[in-house]
Amino acid sequence: MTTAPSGAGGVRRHRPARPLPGPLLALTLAAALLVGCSSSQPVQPEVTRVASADAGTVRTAADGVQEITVETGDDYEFTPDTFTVAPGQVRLTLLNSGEQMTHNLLFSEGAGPAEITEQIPVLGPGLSKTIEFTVTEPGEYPFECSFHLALGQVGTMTVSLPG
Ligand SMILES: [Cu+2]
Repeated sequence: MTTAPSGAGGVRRHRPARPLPGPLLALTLAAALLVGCSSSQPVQPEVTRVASADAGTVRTAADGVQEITVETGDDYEFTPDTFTVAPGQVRLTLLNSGEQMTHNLLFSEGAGPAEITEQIPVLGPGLSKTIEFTVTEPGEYPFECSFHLALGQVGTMTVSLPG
């Protein structure tokens, strides 16, 4: 027996014969244009991460300290990348919900109204770490992941006016 049966003979191409209705065609074109526009932006990794419910909300813990969770993952984003606290003690948790990437969080040296030296020097995937510090000077305190600073992984903590 030398002849193997071939399945290639039965393949047929199916093409949709009906043209798209007018409005749907317009929508399709509009979507294509939008895609075209966004492709001219700087290339960023696609963010598929959905921040957990705890991320991003400044709340007051049972001991009276205001606390916030900032999340990061297999991308170059802090979620949230901006938040506001009142003067006083702050408990900041960095949660790395990624599976591959390691991040850190430190307040950019010399960038805020006062220095915050507390930092999370390294945080592997799947981990979280908490720091506490006290802020008194109102203003904007930029922070960064120093590993991915060039990729734009930055954020800003605002300390509001007292009262
Ligand atoms: Cu990072």
